[in-house]
Amino acid sequence: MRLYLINPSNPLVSIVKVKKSRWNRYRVWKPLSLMVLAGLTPSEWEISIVDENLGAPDYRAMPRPDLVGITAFTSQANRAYEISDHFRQLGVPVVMGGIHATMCLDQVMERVDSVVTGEAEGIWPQVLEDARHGSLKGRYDGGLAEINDVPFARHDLAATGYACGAIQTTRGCPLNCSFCSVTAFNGARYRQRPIGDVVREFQLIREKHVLVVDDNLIGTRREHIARAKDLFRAMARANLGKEWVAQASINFADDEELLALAAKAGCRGVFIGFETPWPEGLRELGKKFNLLKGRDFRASVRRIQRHHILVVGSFIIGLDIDEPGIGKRIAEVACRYGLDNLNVLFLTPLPGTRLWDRMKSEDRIALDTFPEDWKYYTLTFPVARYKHLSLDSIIEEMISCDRDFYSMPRILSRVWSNLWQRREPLISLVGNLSYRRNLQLNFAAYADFKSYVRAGI
Ligand code: B12
Ligand code: SF4
Repeated sequence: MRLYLINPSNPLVSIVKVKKSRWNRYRVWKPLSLMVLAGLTPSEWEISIVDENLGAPDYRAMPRPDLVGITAFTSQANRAYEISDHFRQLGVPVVMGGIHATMCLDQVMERVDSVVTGEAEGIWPQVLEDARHGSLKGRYDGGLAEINDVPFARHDLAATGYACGAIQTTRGCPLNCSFCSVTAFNGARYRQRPIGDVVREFQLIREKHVLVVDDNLIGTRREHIARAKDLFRAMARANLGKEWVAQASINFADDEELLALAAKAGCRGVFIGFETPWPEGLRELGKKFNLLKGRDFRASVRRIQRHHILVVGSFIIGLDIDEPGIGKRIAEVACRYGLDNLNVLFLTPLPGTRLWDRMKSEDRIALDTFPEDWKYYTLTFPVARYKHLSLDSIIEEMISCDRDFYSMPRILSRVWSNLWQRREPLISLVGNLSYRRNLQLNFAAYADFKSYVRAGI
């Protein structure tokens, strides 16, 4: 039995077309969902993982599979449907799962033979069994997996040539920010994989550099932090020789022992969602966790950096409180915090989030010709109607923010301080130049986007 597991290409990964930017190579990450599915698949299936982000193959030249499984973020949905059409025309059954299939079930059910909602661990073997007997159902629900059932991902099956390996050590997030799908999809309960499994799986990863995909590696409560420390101790003991980056909440900075252990275990960078310079903004986004009284963000960032860990900060433009000038304000705040890299995104109503419900009820979803418009749901295009910012002005704000933060003098000053503090100056330089280089390409992408929106008015 032959199984193809496919990660559809997204024509607009990040903002520019992948092929136009050589730096985008560094943005290509492994499709961990498919590697986990492969880990759940019995040995009678011969599995091929196809990641179209490495280049879409000529499926006609490949042997006919018995089953096709497709994963997709919302922004990949259109390409997912094209792939599905191709295989269904050949009479090959197609199953789709992942975040988009879960959040847009009705639409996806029209385009594939079978949809798996939720996490796959508890249901995928059943799906395969039904496919083998030609009795695939239209819908399966995996719900939330038992965390101990998460298998080792099949790191051996993904292609070589990625910049980073990938691993997941926890699932779920209790914070439920209004713009994010994680709590709706993975649940509010923070679930942690057994430490022994994580360490053994790390050892199976070929790449030296690894992305820990957890939404929050350290968690928010005392017992979560204690587990994170145990994990880091075990990783250091195992002498993995890996360097990794992860996402965490700002409380990462509050515990010196945690930081020291993380660094010892190989942590080289952390991605933190600051989201907005304003407390009212945090309230609007439902991210009250960042509102801790008396928190000095600059001091928090410095504490992390003292352990030679780079800090990438993420902000969002387009909140109801955002007015003209927000772009410059974010750049200013990011510089004041001393961030090594800044990632700014447009507030985007993703299906299944509270933000989606609110914007839909207020008729503020501007790009709503689905499925075509899903390709712009990359958080790098302003797809909604924003309270105080028109289409032109919100794009201007983004450009002025990026121009400010990624001006050459600012890049050089950041890299100099990284060099001085022995904090990955080369990675910092490459990261900063990569963003800067993309700024040129962004102009063309924004111009195309504006013509697309105006043609539809
Ligand atoms: C790692 C990650 C990335 C990596 C991508 C790595 C990759 N190629 O997969 C990077 C950094 C590149 C990335 C980029 C983006 N991401 Co991202 N990312 C994540 C993150 C943090 C973890 C995903 C992951 O690997 N999970 C581990 C695996 C094991 O879990 P899983 O993917 O959910 O898979 C399970 C189930 O979903 C199911 N399943 C999945 N696929 C399939 C297929 C079949 C056939 C079946 C049966 C089951 C099944 O089974 C798996 C095992 O249980 C998630 C948040 C999250 N918790 O999911 C956001 C998330 C997926 N990203 C999101 C977004 C919006 C993006 C971007 C579009 C925007 C951006 N600028 O960040 C870009 C664009 C990417 C693109 N290709 O278009 C959103 C997606 C929301 C949506 N509706 O689409 C999420 C949910 C975060 C959020 N804020 O809401 N991302
Ligand atoms: S943005 Fe981060 S903290 Fe907020 S719900 Fe999503 S994963 Fe949790």
